[in-house]
Amino acid sequence: MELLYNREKLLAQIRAQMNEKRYTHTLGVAASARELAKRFGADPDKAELAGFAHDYCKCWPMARMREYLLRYDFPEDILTGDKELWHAFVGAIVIQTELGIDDPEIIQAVRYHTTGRAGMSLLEKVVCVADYIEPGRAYPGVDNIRRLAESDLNLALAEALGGTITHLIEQKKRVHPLTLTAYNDQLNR
Ligand code: DGI
Ligand code: FE
Ligand code: FE
Repeated sequence: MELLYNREKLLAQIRAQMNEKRYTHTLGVAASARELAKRFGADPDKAELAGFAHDYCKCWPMARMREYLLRYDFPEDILTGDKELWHAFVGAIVIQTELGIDDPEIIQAVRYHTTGRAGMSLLEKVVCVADYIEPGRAYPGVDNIRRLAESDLNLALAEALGGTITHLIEQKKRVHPLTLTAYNDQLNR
């Protein structure tokens, strides 16, 4: 499938998947990702497109996402694990079939935007951090992450992942191994 171009068609298709709040967030992530890409030397167009696509199926019913998880070859612990992670892994598949995105770097950036992973690419980091700092985000610590992201993408990412891990532990929620290894990997630098 060809990339849904023009941009108007692409955005209309994405808009149709989600509520207004999620769409506003999506546009914010795309803008922040473009900015971070320019700052840190990633491809701004790829970063923006990944931002547009990153939460494509976030508002889908769980049952619809589960169909994909059963039909495609996903890591076993995603299906049995926390459903908050599903939209990233399913999104990486459906943006190919429904938006015509075939760039492996963009697909990986969507797949790992929630958990991260060890050895994240520059584009993966840009999209992950953009998700944390887009203008609509408001949570304790966001300004600190925004400040770090002015100059050091890795520090910003470590701070963001560390905050998520702390938050998950406080809520007695499971931390996926990918999230932990992504965090540790940032500290290894
Ligand atoms: O989709 P967004 O809300 O824009 O943001 P996201 O994709 O980064 O995160 C979605 C949710 O996933 C968020 O509430 C935090 C949660 N999350 C991130 N890592 C883990 C996790 N949840 C669990 N249970 N385990 C994780 O490792
Ligand atoms: Fe997400
Ligand atoms: Fe998001």
